[in-house]
Amino acid sequence: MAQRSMQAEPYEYTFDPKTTALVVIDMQRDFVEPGGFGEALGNDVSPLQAVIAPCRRMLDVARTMGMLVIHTREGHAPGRGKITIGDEGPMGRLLVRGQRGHEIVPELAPVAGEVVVDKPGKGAFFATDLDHILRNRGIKSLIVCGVTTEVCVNTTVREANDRGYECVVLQDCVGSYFPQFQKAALDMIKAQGAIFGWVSDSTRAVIALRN
Ligand code: TIU
Repeated sequence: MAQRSMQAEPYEYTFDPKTTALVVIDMQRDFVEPGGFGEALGNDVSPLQAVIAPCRRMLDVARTMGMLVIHTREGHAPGRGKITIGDEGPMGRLLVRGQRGHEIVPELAPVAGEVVVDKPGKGAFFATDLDHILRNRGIKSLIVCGVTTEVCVNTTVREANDRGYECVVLQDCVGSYFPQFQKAALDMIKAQGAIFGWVSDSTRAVIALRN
């Protein structure tokens, strides 16, 4: 497969779909749906619900093209001691593995052959097999979607950049409870000549992948 180019900021992002993975970060009920961890913290979950449809569009394209798809889930052992994690909610114990709230939202549920990475922290590389999985498959570039933009998405992009992966973050496929953090987190990634990575959107990503 040939090198593709995607319109992006601060400049065009080049990648080969054969060595690129779609990474969908923590699109879990606990962050996205009413009654979960995010809402228990007092947040409005609607900006996160808005990213489900564009994430689905990216999953459909990646699946059609046979690209590697990685889903991540944040989850903790019960009783980890953080405020509200492990507390009882309408979808079970908040952000605890095995509980209903820990599941990926049904619209974006993994299909056979896709990788699900369970992570204990914010970044998807810390204390997980993700780096080995990507290197074993020759992956060099990551198209990043998911929530939240300034927390798990940002941390993962920084970790990936330090490990030599080139990341593009799709702005309509990532969400934050805080509009000011959404903007700042994306600005920080693309500042200083793509210091951590590139920023684009699902429309430009689909054009690049389908061409
Ligand atoms: N997945 C992720 O971003 N975890 C968080 O705890 N995010 C918040 O914004 N709280």
